[in-house]
Amino acid sequence: MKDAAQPLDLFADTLSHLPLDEGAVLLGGFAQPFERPLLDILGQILESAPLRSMTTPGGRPMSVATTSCGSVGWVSDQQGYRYTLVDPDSGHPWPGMPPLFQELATQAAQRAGFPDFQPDACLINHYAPSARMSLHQDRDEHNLSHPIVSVSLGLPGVFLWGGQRRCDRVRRVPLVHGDVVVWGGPARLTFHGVLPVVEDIHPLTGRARYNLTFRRAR
Ligand code: MD6
Ligand code: FE
Repeated sequence: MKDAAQPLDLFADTLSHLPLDEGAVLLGGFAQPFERPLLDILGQILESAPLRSMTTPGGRPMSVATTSCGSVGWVSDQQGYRYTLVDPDSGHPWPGMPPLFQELATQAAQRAGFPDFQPDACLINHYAPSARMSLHQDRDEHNLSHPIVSVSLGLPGVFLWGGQRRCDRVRRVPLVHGDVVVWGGPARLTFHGVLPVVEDIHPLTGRARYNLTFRRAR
């Protein structure tokens, strides 16, 4: 039986590891085994730091609803994009990083070739149908040698994967529940975004796509 299982494991491994660029990979279904505890913990975080709409520094409302956990959280308003120690809505520190979140991010980064990734921030985005994220780079973090780990839960989405310049060709990468994308090294400043989420109902999250983005901000 052991012999019979081996080719299957190899096959699954190959299928679930899709390189996007040097330093960037889609780990298909990597988070799926933890879907229930992840969503349970997510529910608890949303009780202490509820999702809220943020505005871009230009003053435009973002279509996603956002919150954070970790020792710092990501905030956007007319003063700009930044990380804060305190949730400006509550005046309290952001909820701590749950050990399962931390473990998942570290393991995914390791699988993608980034050993010892220790995130201090998890940005949580909620996409209702039609919510989207326009093309951007993640450059609010202090030390860009750390990768970004992005976990998709709930409704599917289409990830936009561009290049190092805004005008570079953009690929469309379908992301489903449990997929994890890791980008770092030469891919760390790749332009990326999310197409509008299509109306549907997911058995675990309903009319919602959640994205957890783990960073080392400081
Ligand atoms: C996503 N989010 O929500 C991807 N980047 O699927 C991001 O890429 C992102 O939400 C920088 C700042 C906020 C974000
Ligand atoms: Fe981003």
